[in-house]
Amino acid sequence: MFEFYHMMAKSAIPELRCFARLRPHKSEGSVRTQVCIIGAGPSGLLLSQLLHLKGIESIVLERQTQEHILGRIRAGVLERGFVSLMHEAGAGARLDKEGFVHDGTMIAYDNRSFRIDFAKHAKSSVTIYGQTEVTRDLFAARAAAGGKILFSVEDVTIEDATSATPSVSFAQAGQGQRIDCDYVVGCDGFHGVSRRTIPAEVRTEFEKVYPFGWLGVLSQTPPVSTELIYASSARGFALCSMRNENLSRYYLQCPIDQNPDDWTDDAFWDELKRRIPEAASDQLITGASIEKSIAPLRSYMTEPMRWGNLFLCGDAAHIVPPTGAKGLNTAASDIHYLYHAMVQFYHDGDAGGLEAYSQKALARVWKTERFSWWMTSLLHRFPDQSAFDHRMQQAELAFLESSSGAQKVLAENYVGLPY
Ligand code: RFL
Ligand code: PHB
Repeated sequence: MFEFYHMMAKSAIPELRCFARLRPHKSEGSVRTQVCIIGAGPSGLLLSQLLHLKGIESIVLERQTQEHILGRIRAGVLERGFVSLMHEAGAGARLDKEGFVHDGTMIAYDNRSFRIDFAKHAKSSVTIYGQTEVTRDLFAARAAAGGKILFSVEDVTIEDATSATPSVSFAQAGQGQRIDCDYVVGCDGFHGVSRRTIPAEVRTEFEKVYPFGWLGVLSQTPPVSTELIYASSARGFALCSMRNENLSRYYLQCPIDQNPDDWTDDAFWDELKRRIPEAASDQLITGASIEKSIAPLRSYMTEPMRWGNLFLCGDAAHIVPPTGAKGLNTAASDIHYLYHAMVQFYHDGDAGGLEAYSQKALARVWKTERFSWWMTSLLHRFPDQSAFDHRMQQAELAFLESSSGAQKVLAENYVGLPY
């Protein structure tokens, strides 16, 4: 497949460009497109929009409805690389207006806190803007561009992924359909079909499941602090985050088998107050929760991220625990690599970027996995933790507090490693 296009491109680049602009058309009962993307989360939407702006056609297949996707509360911290990609996708205007730029974050332990200065240590910042809003902006950009997203599809099956003519079959409103394409991109999250399409003997999996979850609450209250607070306490981890000046997001480490409905709002606020420094809890404004959920914590990787003409991006290939705010950002770096590789292929006939995709993406994801695992290990209480383990955490926090070098390492990772 790669060799074929490579040869063609060398002699006929103008025709390739023209091919790249063809609209999807019906052929033999199926629709044809260049790239079939499975999943309309941030990865799938961002990729389809970026490809569109370079004249490359895609169709996105999504199991849920748009309303369902926009009802999910997930990540809230965007690296600068992610923000740049949103601009490149023509979807960054609201983010610029409504997002909060943060130059640092607070780390708390033993009833005190210290600041990691991103501007000083990494000459960069992060932007606070919810994943829900990112997704809303990308949906709007796709709609304005006439992008094709098929919602509520069922039984998505990827066929002939290692051939030059892959296809994706699915049902919508009970009717079977098929999309023929050059490439299939699995942006369908951890529970999607794409990763599972790659035979077990081809893949290597790496996994660590943490013995706790995060209970998250969204409340229409002003944030307790102008910057995020990551708090290690004897009662477990807590995080104070935000969405805007009157919308706060708080998390508590909790047993994974708990039910969010077992937590009254009062119980949540009481526990949060016990886990953050008094200086912050004195400032905490509480109110009714408007969302409450428990998320499991897991580190997971699958290798490789490409099988023939099927590529995996984002949560379909890897999961990080949310402690470093890296899930969404790591999905974006995959999209960056794959988008550039596809443009290189369709515009210049050079398949080198596609060949290198898996290796390039994995190299960055592993570093992000390391950072997320480290932050999780540093700040949480583990059920089987010994007194020695606890002292090691305390010593590492004290070192972080006093060492400019250690702060620089955290800052560089938090604002995002270069693509
Ligand atoms: P997504 O967002 O999971 O989107 C995948 C999309 O694929 C669809 N899908 C299918 N479509 C068609 N056919 C199928 N067979 C399909 N199977 C699935 C799904 O309906 C969905 O719309 O993956 P994507 O785009 O790679 O984006 C990744 C991010 O969403 C993810 O990394 C972060 O949200 C992770 N994450 C968090 N990250 C953070 O950085 N900070 C957080 O606070 C944070 N909280 C979270 C999270 C992930 C959670 N999940 C996945 C359970 C909280 C939760 C609850
Ligand atoms: C969030 O605002 O949801 C959030 C922020 C930072 C994290 C995880 C989640 O590390």
